[in-house]
Amino acid sequence: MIKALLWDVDGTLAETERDGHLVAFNRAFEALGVPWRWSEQHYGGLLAVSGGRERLLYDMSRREEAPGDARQREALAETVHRLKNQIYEGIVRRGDLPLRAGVAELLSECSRAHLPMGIVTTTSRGNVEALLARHLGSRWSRHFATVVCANEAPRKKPDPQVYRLALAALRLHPHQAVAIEDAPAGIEAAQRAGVPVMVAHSHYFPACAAAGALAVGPSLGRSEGWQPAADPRAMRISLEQIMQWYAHRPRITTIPVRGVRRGS
Ligand code: XBP
Repeated sequence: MIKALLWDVDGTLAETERDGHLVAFNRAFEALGVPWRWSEQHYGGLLAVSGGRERLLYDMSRREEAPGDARQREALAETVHRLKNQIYEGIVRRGDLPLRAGVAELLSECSRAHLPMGIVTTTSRGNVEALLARHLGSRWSRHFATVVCANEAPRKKPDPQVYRLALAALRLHPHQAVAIEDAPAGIEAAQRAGVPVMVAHSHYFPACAAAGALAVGPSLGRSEGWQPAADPRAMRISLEQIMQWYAHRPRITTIPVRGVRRGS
């Protein structure tokens, strides 16, 4: 039996990167008189760097228009990132970032089944609170047994720190939980922590490689296109389907080696 379902946020719960963070970064650049804008495609490349502030610093390190001095770049990144997050929260509050298909249904199903859930993300806590309050109401946190964000896990995905903290809070072994992710960094973070991971592709990661994943598919909102195949009679990915994938997951078995004695 699965003892907990662990949710990534950006790209998994909602298309927050394209429709939230990117839009907010560009508005922040404009408001602060920063002389560049990010295209949808350019931002897709920058997603190889986890963390909004880190992403911005990386971009600046490759731009001639950016301040040459490292301390000035740090200060600018700080200012832009703070404003970006305020703008992002505004976008969320206006209702411009819907949950992805199948997410609300799976959240409710897990709550009804009393399956503990966790939020496992290395985005800033304010962004997570805004998104979940918008969709689940002001008492959103009662749906989750643990919420771990960048504030607690500064080593961002693909570092497994955020998953290890969530498992510790839930008092679970890694194999007792299942993670839902969309992007290579998140998949790697879960796998390095030993957590079985299923992958719902997102706008920026429509076909990311996911060797060893429990299941990979286009969306929690449909049953077609999943590997291994999902029940075609279902309209979406249900908790029962996840339980089935989990029960049939490939296990690593240790075969005792004959003739090798302890301590030899
Ligand atoms: C997603 C991220 C975040 C967001 C922006 O992490 O990398 O940086 O893009 O959020 P995860 P911040 O996959 O762990 O959800 O600006 O708050 O960093």
